[in-house]
Formats: sequence, structure tokens, C-alpha cells
Amino acid sequence: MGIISRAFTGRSHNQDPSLPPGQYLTEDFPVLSAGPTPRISRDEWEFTISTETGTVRRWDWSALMELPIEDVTTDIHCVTRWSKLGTSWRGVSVDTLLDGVETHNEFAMAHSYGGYTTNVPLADLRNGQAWVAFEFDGESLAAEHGGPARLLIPHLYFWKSAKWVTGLATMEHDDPGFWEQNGYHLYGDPWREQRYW
Ligand SMILES: Nc1nc2c(c(=O)[nH]1)N[C@H]1C(S)=C(S)[C@@H](COP(=O)(O)O)O[C@H]1N2
Ligand SMILES: [Mo]
Repeated sequence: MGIISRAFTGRSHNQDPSLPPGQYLTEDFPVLSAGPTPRISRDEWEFTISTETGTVRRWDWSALMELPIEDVTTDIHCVTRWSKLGTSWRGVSVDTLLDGVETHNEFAMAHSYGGYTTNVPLADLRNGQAWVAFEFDGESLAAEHGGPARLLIPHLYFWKSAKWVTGLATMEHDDPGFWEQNGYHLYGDPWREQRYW
């Protein structure tokens, strides 16, 4: 029954409880990028986590592939008001990447190839809430959608899910990233409609 109702656009939160307030359903997958699509091969891709001590942990593609890989089915919500339900991804949990990383910082800046940044509390990257995702719908993640790999933090507005992600830098303070400096909310909870500030 949910399948049929989802085929119609224009349904609201009142009609579908999986839709946060002010969002509408879409069946396609819009591309939203602030600049050109960086073309990064898996061979040149790398991911780092750096902390206040100057320690840097580094993974190349083959190191990433050696980590436990998870299948994730989740709803995603863009601040421009589209939501997409039941999307399927494969990736490595950020818990796995943060395992053994020691920091007193409570925030992180995600960095992408191309220069995009977005800030996220470390607590929101832990406990099964965030992934470095490299497959969407059973296929390698398309470059337009952030391939080789993107962050996936589905409980926050989708601008937090940095495409072409290449690292996390822990931070003492919740400094704003790219969109956050341009008026987007520092945290971005779709259920509280934290769109702009
Ligand atoms: N590196 C990078 N990541 C990004 C963006 C971007 O412009 N650059 N846009 C963000 C925004 S606003 C959204 S809604 C989603 C869009 O992801 P999609 O293009 O796969 O739908 O990516 C987010 N991640
Ligand atoms: Mo967005």
C-alpha cells in the first residue's frame, strides 16, 4: 500500500509519517552540486582522519575494501524539500573508521575533493549513523552523486552527506562548513526543520 501512495507526488508529512515536515517525495534522484563534478579514480582516492595531535590515519581504496562493508537502506531528505524513501547503499561505517582514533574534540569537518566542506558533531558520525558509501542501488556510486565515495549521514539534511569525501578533521568547535557559512543551519535536523539560520 505504501508503494502505491508513494507513486503520487505532493504528499505531505500529514499523509506519510516517514516524510519530515515541509518535504515532498521524489522518485528520481536529483543532482545537487555547488560546483563542477571532480573526477577522482578509485586508484587516486584516499581518505584521512586527522586529530588535534596531528595524527593522521589514512586509507586508500584497497584498505577501505578490507574493512567490514554494510548494506544500508534509508530515507534521505534534502533541504530543498525533496525526500527519497528507502534508498539502498553500501559502504563502510564511520564507526569502523573512527575505531582507535583518539581525540578530545567533539566536532568534525568533512572535506571533499573540489573543496566542499561540512561540519558535523562526532556524536552524529558514531553509533551506526554515518557511512562512507560507494554503492547506490547496487551500482558503483556515479560521479555526479559523489563517487568514488561520499559521506552518508541520513538523519541530517542531505547537504551534510559530503560527496567526493576525502577526509574528516576533528575540531574543537562546531565551525561552519561551506553551506553553513552561507546560511544553512549548523546542525540540520530535518524533523525539526533546521534549514537556515
Ligand atoms: N562535495 C559536495 N558534496 C555535497 C554537495 C556539494 O555541492 N558538494 N551538495 C550537497 C547537497 S546540498 C545535497 S542535497 C546532496 C545532493 O546529493 P546528490 O547530488 O547525490 O543528490 O549532496 C550534498 N553533498
Ligand atoms: Mo541540498
